[in-house]
Amino acid sequence: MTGHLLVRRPSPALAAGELTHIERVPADPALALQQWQGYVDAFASRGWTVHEIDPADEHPDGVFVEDTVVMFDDLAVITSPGTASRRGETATTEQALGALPAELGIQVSRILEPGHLDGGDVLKIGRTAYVGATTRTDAAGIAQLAGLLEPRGWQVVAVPVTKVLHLKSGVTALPDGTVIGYPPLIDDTTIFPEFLPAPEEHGTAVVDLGDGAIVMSSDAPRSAELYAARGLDVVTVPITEFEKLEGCVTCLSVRIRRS
Ligand code: CIR
Repeated sequence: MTGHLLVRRPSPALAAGELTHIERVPADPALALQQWQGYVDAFASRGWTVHEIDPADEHPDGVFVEDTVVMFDDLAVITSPGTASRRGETATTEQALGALPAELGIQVSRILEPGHLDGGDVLKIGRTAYVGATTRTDAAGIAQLAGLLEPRGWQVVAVPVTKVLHLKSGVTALPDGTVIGYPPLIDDTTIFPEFLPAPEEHGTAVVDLGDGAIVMSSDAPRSAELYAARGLDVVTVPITEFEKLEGCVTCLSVRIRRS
C-alpha cells in the first residue's frame, strides 16, 4: 500500500525555526535541502506520488507540513497551529489539497481559533486518535477534533505531554500498531495498549512506507536493529538539520494512502 505524499521544500530560513525543548544548534540550509530530497526519494522510489506544497520561505518551520493538516480516512483536518509564527502555513497546505486528484474524494474541515492543534500531536492507531495536550495543542483544539471525528467512528484520547514538543516527538507506531517511544521523554507509557521502548531518542519516529517497510532517522542504529529484528524493512535517512529544529521523519510529510 502506497499513496500520495504532501511535502514542502525547506525554507532558506530554516535555522530560525521555533525551539521549545532543546538548545539552538545552527542548521545548514543547503544540507537540509539535500536531506529533504533524500527523504522524499525514499517514498518516491517505493511508488508514492509526491506533491509539493508551494514554498513558504517566510515561514522557517514550513517544511514540517505534518503540523498543518491531519488525514482521517478521506477527511483532511486543517489545523490551527499553536504558535503564531506558523499560523500562515495552513493556507498553502489547503490549496495543495485542493489540487489533488478529485477521485481521492478528500473533504476538508478546519480547527478554528481560539482552539489550537498541531498535527504533530496526533497519533492514529486503528480508529483511535491519541492527541497530545502540549504547548501547541489545547483543550479547545482537542474538543473540536473530537467533534469532527467521533461522529465518523473515531475515538479521541487526550495524552499529557510535557517533556517534548509534540506527542509524536516522543512516540509513534510500527505498522502493527505497537507504540514505540523513548521512555525518559514520555509522561506515561501505560496509556498505550502495546508499548515497545526504543533505545535512542531519535529512534522513536517511524513512518510506514507500506509493504512492510518503514523510514526512520539514521541517527538511531540500535533502534533500527530492533525494528529489523521484528521483520521490518528499515530504510534510514539522515535528517540531522531537521532534528536540530525538533523535527523528525513524521513531520516532513503528510501521507494520503490508497489501497
Ligand atoms: C516547531 O517548533 O514548530 C518546529 N521547529 C518543529 C516542528 C516539528 N513538527 C513535528 O514534530 N510534527
